[in-house]
Parts: sequence; structure tokens; C-alpha cells
Amino acid sequence: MSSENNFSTVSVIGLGYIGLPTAAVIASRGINVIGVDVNQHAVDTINNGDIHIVEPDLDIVVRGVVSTGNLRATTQPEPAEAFMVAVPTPFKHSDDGSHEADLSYIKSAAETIAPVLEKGNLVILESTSPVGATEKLAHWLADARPDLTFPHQKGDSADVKVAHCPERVLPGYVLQELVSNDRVIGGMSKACSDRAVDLYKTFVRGECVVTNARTAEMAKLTENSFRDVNIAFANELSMICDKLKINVWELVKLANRHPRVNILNPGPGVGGHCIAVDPWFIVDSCPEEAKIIKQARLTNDSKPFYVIDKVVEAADQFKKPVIACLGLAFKADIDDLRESPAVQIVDELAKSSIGEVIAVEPNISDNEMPESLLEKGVELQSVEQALDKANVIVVLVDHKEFRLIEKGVLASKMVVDTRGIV
Ligand code: SAJ
Repeated sequence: MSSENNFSTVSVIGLGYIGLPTAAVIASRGINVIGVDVNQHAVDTINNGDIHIVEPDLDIVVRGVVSTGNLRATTQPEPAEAFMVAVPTPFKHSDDGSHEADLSYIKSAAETIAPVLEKGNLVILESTSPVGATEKLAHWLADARPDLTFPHQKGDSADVKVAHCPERVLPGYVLQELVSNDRVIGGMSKACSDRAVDLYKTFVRGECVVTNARTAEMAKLTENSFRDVNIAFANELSMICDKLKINVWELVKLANRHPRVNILNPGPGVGGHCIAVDPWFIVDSCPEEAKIIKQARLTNDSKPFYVIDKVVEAADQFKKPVIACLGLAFKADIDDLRESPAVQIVDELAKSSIGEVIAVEPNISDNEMPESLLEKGVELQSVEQALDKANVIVVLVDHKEFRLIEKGVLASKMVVDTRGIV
């Protein structure tokens, strides 16, 4: 049994990029963690002390907590004092251009944990969610367990406490940020928030700031939308500067010398699973009001096509263009190709048959090359091979390997630099 404020058993539902590190960090505090995932391969891998995702140092932590028995993965839910839901919340693709959030993973997580819920339990939604999702989760749990009371029915005196505490960690720095970042804790009642703070205090060194569930949901969407709007501003500036023959990188650096200006960097577009998705949840809730947020999404989504036009223009100057695309990942110094504008650009260039297209991605091996690119004849080559052969160089990601390229090597080539490293 646990003492009043402590937890002896916590269950994490969804063992992906957020759930697995969270489970491992909590387990490293001596708490028994039961990780639940529908993916048998992920469960087996974790129980062997290995990991199925890429995140610096996560393998070491997982190996440690599995060997001490503090972390165990399973496909079947088991009773626990707290349940943390960390499942994906993508949007539904629709022909009318709307981007409604797909809450089906949260709904099935609710169905998974409902049978093992007990009086006194805490349920936390960590997945980035549209406003109102935490209330929906409570309703789904209540529908499945009419014998228990929930905060939308009984407030502070409900049997089960429910809160939203959005994850905010940056891929590549997850283990540090899980512990050091402040957490926004939105309980469906004061008692829900208090209990959630108890849980996060077991592993978070940052501050746990309490609000209600709807504000916590909106806070997370706001953070990623702020970044998206700022990057869209930078991307718009990059196109304006092209036209006005100004170096946008120099411009942004100069403007950022003002004490109250902080413009982000333009790039080939915005990738990853978060910044390019979450703003749509706000737009979907308030389409009339969310004008800037929507335009930012459209601007960032159109940037890859602007880059493609630039490359076609550069390639046009050669009889036999050989185009080396530097980088496939969605940002610097990671191997994550998910929703990467670089992959999209390379794919479109290969489709357009304007010349030979070579990809350089130092963070992946040959067998990790996307099938869609291989099918179109794109080969993965080393930086040296590509620079040697190509007459058009397209910088798509600012990986450290590309920053080291000597300027002299590029003198005889056409360069389209979307990251400002050349
Ligand atoms: N990008 C630019 N210019 C910039 C910064 C980023 O073009 O100046 C591009 C990147 O190249 C990348 C995309 O934006 O394609 C997103 O990268 P990112 O580093 O901004 O963010 P993510 O998606 O890796 O992680 C974000 C983080 N949110 C914020 O910084 C507000 C992280 O803290 C969240 O936890 C994460 O989303 C999430 O899971 O929501």
C-alpha cells in the first residue's frame, strides 16, 4: 500500500515517444510502473530491456528499470493507483479541408482502463488534445463504470479523479525536459489537480502549475501554435527577402538584436507530429476566430512547394542536373523522418524527373531509407559522394555534418539553402 501522498503503482497507457520515457523516469524513482501498449512487439522489446524508439539515453534508463523490475510492459491493463494516458491524437484527414482531432485512441484507452479502475484512482490525460477532450475521457470512463463516480458528476468528492497534464518535452531532450520542465496541471476539480500534483512531484523538478482541464488543454495548443505562427512569419520573410534580394538570415539576426524581438528561423517547412498538427485543433474548434493560426499552418505547409520551385529553377541551368538533397529528418541532428518536409521535397523532386536526385542523411542507414524514395530511384549517399557528383545542392536540414562543409567545395555549384548554413 502507498502512504497518503505517494504512489506505489502507476500505469502508463501508450508506450511511444512520450509514454515510454515517462514510464521509465517514474520507475527510476522506485515506483512500480506497468506500461500498457497494444503493440506486442513494443511490449516484448521493452520487457527485454530494449527500446523500439530513438531517444538519447532512453535505452540505458529502460534497461535499468526493467532489470530492477520497476518497469514491466503488457498488452493487458492491470489495477494501479494512477493511470497516465499517452496515446496519439492525430487529426482526421477530410476532403473539405477541416482537421478534426481523432480521439479514437483516447476512447480506446478509456475502454482499456475502465474495467480495472478502483475507487481512489487518478486518471491523467497527457496526450495533446483539443479543448474538451478531458471531459470526454471522464464521460467515457463513467459510461463504462456506472458503479463509480467521476468529477463531472461529483466534483471533489468523486471516486475517480481526472486531470489533463499535457506533455511538453522536446524530442532529443526528452529525459532532461521530463524532469526539468514546469508542468501545467488541469484537474477537473481541485481534488483532481491536487492528486495529480502529488504524482508529478514524484519525478518533476520544475514547477507544477495548477489550472482547470480546459485551460491546460488550450495552453499546450497555444505553445505549439505560437511556435508555428512565429516560424510562418520567418518563412514569409524568407520569401519576401528572396524577392527583395536580402539575406533573410542576416535580417533575422539583426532584428533579433532588438530586446523585444525574437523571430525563429525560416526553413523548408514545419515537420514532426506536434507543431504541424496541434494548431489545427484550435482552428477546428473556432474556425471563424482562428485566422492567423490557420494562415500560419497554410504558409508553413506551402513552403516545401516554394523550395521545389527554387530547385527546379536552379536545375534548369544544367543539361544533366544531379541534385544532392542534404537531410531527410524533420529537424537537425535527429533520425526522425516522420512528417518531414525534407522527405516531401525529395519525393516531389524525384517524381518531377528534372534530373538525378541523391539523398544524404547521416543519421539513418540504408535499410531505413523511405520506401517511397527508393521506389523513385533516390539513392542514399555520403556527403562526400553527393558533393562530388552533384551540380545542384539543396540544404534541407541543418545537421552538424552539413555545417562542416567547406564553402570552397560549393563554389562551382548551384546551392538552394533552406536553413541558412551556407
Ligand atoms: N522549425 C523551423 N524553424 C525554427 C524552429 C523549428 O523551421 O526556428 C521547424 C523544425 O525544423 C521542425 C518543426 O519546426 O520541422 C518543429 O520542430 P520544433 O523543434 O519546433 O518542435 P518539435 O515538434 O520537435 O517539438 C514541439 C515542442 N514545442 C515547443 O517548443 C513549443 C515540444 O516542446 C513539444 O513537447 C512538442 O512539440 C510536442 O510534443 O507537442
